Amino acid sequence: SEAADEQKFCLQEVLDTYRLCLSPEKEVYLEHYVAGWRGLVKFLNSLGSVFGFISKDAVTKIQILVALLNGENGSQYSTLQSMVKYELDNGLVDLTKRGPHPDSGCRTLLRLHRALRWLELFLERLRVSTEDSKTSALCAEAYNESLAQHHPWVVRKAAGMAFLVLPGRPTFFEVMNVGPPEQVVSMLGEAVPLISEVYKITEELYAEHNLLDLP
Ligand code: 1PX
Repeated sequence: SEAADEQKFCLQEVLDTYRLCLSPEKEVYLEHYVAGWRGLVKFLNSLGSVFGFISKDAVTKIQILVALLNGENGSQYSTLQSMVKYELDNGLVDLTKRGPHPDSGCRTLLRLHRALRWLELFLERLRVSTEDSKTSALCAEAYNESLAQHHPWVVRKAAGMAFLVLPGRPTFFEVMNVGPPEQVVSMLGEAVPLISEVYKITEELYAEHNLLDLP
């Protein structure tokens, strides 16, 4: 039924949150940014428990950001831009080594930001993939080009092993629940540029404030 269809998980809705992410002035709304990750984690969980160690870390980071958003200074966290300004102006970020602010919004979001680059690369590879492409290979390539550079050996090893059990492209597309493969490809064609823009704006903001290497 139509009502049941609405309840069903659909990756399109997740990717739509990236459309909501940007204000007219190209500020990034934290609420929608976090909502995007929530949806992606749900998707990841639906692929199986081997990905638990990955989704667990993402959930921890999402929770840190949600707590800041809902906290007493929540209004300072409405956009990434306001978060960076507020935390820096008030000395709430450990800039060079771990210190009294291990869970700042800035460093927590940086981890997700690096993962967003992986997502952008992976989705673009999926978009141009062919029926016989291996999702595990696409995923590993995207990871090696991005997030892996920030991970120690043991995490890279565990991630590499998790990728091997990713379902094949047909099942992967089905779990996305967006429709036939052509429709998945066209959805990805819309989503990738949106994700890429959010990534680029965040990257520039972090670079401008020298925040790209936060411990
Ligand atoms: C249509 C495709 C959609 C796929 C959606 C999948 C969503 C994946 C969500 C992944 C979020 C990963 C966040 C990782 C953040 C991170 O780098 N954390 C590390 C550093 O944090 P720390 O606080 O210690 O400085 C932390 O050490 C991470 C540990 C967990 C392992 C992370 C492996 C990341 C692999 C990312 C690829 C996900 C593969 C999903 C396959 C579909």
